[in-house]
Order: sequence, then C-alpha cells, then structure tokens
Amino acid sequence: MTTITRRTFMLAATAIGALAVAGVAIAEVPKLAQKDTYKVGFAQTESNNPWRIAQTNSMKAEAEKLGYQLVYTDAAGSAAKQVADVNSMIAQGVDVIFLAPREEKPLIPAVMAAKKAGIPVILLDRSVDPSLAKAGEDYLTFIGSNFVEEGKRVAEWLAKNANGKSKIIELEGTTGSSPANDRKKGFDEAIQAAGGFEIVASQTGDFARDKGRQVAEALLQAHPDADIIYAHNDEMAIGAIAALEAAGKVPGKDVLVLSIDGGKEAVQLVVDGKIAAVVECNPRFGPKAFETMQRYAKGETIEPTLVNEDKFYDASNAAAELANAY
Ligand code: GYE
Repeated sequence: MTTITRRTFMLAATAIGALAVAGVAIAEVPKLAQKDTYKVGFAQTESNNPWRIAQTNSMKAEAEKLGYQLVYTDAAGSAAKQVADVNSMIAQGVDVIFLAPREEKPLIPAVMAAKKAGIPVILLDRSVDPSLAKAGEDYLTFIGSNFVEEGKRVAEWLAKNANGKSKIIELEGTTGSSPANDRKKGFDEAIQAAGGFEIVASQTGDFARDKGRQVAEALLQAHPDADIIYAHNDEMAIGAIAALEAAGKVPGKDVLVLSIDGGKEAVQLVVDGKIAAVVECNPRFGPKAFETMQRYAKGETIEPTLVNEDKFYDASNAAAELANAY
C-alpha cells in the first residue's frame, strides 16, 4: 500500500498547479449544485423558422413550469453574436448554459469560456467539432437528433419509392453546421449504396426559405433534367417548391421534393402531394433539457449524447399525423 506522505501530496498539488498555470485544460465539466431554483441561459442561434420557434417555446415553457429564471438570447444567424451572447450569460452568472451552436467550429471559444468560468454547458440540437471539444470534458452532453440517420432515412425512402426518378439536387443547410454536415453524409452514403441515383448538384441554402428558393432556381436552370430535390430542412424545400412552380414544373409529379424537420406547413404539403416525404426533426427539447440538468445536479453520470426520437411522414400517414406536427 502506498502511503500518501505530505511530500508526495505537495508534489502532486504542485504538478496540477503547474498544469493549470501552463494553461492545460483540466478534463472535467464544472459541477452543478443542487438548488430549488436556477438562473439558466439559453443561447438560440436564430428564429427564422417554425422549427426554431417550436424549440424556443418548448424551452421557455419548461423553464416557466419549473419556476427557473431563463436568460434567453437570439444570435440572429451570427456565430460571432452567439459567442458574445454566451459571454454575456457568463458575466450575468447563470448556473447552466444551454447552447444551440450555429456552426461546429466558431462556437468552440464560447464552450471553453463557460467551462473556464465554472459553468456547465449543455449543447442543444447542433454539436461542435468533436476534435476540438468533447462531451463529458468540455461540455456536459449533446441533446438532439441523429442527423446521419435522418439523411439516411430520406435516401432509403427514395430507394424504394423514386419510380425511376434519379437525378438529385441537394440543398444543404448552413455550411459548417453539424446538421448540414451529417444530413449530407447520411444521405450521400446511403444513396450511393442504393445505386442508380446521381447527385447532380449540392449547394447550401443556409436552412432558409428564400435562399433555398434562389439556389433551387439557379440549380434547376443548370440541371433541367433534375427530378428529385432533397432539402436539408422544410424551409428550403418550401423555397424549392416556389422555384419549381415558377419554372412551370409540378412538384410531386415532375420533381419529387423531400425534406427534414416536419413542421405543420411541410406535413400539410405532404397531404397536398407537393412534398413526397419528410423526416421529422423533433424540436421539443424543454423537458429533456431541464431533466438532464437536474440529473446532473443530483450527481448522476450523464451520457455523452441523448438522442431525440424523430417521426416520418409520407402520403401513407401525413393526413392522420397533421394535428400532431408542430
Ligand atoms: O433542421 C433547421 C434549423 O439544428 C436541427 O436548424 C436544427 C436545424 C433544423 O434551423 O430547420
């Protein structure tokens, strides 16, 4: 048995101190005390679509239900503003920060600043670059959908139901965001594996309706034989439908449109036959987000990822499911 002498203890303490002075990060998420109420930050990335609004409403409703104070910020689509928003939350002394990082790399400094200030961070819906920050070390956990799986589900539907259509225009989400990276990866790999399809163009529409419409318009001109549009979210799919109609094409007949998110407007478009299929991306984060924070305060070990369940809509169930869509 090793006896810990005062000397060995002092040596160890000095070594840890030296590491800290040298700026070597200590691999541990800050602790969270158990309290009756908390001041909690939620750094939202933007509010330009029904998905974001549903997520914000879910977070606000849960905070209110628990009687927690919520410091809410909206980065309005700017990673730089989102970093500043997190810094302001740190200055206000919040207990926890829920962060929906707009892009994988630019939000790393925000995650690290919170850690340094002793505030645990929970990532919601988008993740950060795993080579630069890690769950269980730099932030507590990532709560959200499996985006690779979402893209794969779109490809698998096409493999069964495309009926000879094969030339795909892909409208990507925000460049450098985890859902854009992973929805592309999951789809592209599965569509290649299915065989018989060709992605004729793949370009970002920034998860936005108007940008999606503009990009779809340009890509349809360059590739008039495209007969499938896969959009990484509903907003861009709705923009693409406008572009198709302006070009005199019939969505659902001449061109199959598929998307991810599953908001009410998109599910209605499935009922109307203009969208062929939608993978839901579940935006109802509130209950799971706050429950995870409470479990952590109690001292439970938190899994590095907590995956949300997503539904799937096509002509077979859209009418019946419409009322449940957000
Ligand atoms: O699909 C999109 C939103 O990060 C999962 O971001 C989220 C995505 C969602 O703006 O509509």
